[in-house]
Amino acid sequence: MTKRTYTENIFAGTRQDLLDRIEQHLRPKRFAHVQRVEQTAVKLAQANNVDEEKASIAGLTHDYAKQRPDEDFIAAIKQYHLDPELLNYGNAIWHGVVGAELVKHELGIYDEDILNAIRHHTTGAVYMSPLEQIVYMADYIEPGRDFPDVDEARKITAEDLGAGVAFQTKHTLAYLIENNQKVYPKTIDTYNAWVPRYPNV
Ligand code: DGI
Ligand code: FE
Ligand code: FE
Repeated sequence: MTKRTYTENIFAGTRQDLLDRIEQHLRPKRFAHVQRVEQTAVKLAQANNVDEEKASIAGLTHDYAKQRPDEDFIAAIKQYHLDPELLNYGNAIWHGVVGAELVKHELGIYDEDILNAIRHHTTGAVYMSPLEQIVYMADYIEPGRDFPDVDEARKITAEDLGAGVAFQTKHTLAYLIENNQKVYPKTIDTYNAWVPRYPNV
């Protein structure tokens, strides 16, 4: 991994300090994944004129809460007065939406663009900033991902970030339906906002 120096005071410490904090909460495979997402997000940031330091921090922290027990999320939903409807879902939805609150309060990262990138990295959102789109896509196409459409997803994303968002959104919704899984309503809102705009994906 290339050496990165943080200069924007988004996180109170060095990149290595941030890595050390994240590593305490993730098993080795997940820790390796977040570093690959960081690497992919920084490349997409360079290609799309987005702040590389934000891409690095958002990539590293996007799954910060993924391996927390359910009780931590349930407590956080209550403590931070999040939508009680969230209690009807589980880790797949919580680790982003609720995980962002844990990143904010435990790691002291208050940048709302980064927090929204974490919040929206699993379900997408109707409005996603360029940074949010980058983290959503980096998570899907990082070099460790291996699923039938991944090479096509990488190609489309390199050509047009928004088209990548539409591609992932369409394929994830189809996958959930194919597997009789519960669809979070915001996932459907993301589909409606993005997929009809890109008829070729
Ligand atoms: O955390 P990662 O494994 O790196 O990736 P992720 O956060 O994108 O996805 C976690 C899982 O969540 C993935 O298997 C797809 C699934 N998912 C995405 N949208 C929905 C969903 N699961 C349900 N039940 N409902 C959704 O709307
Ligand atoms: Fe995730
Ligand atoms: Fe991830």
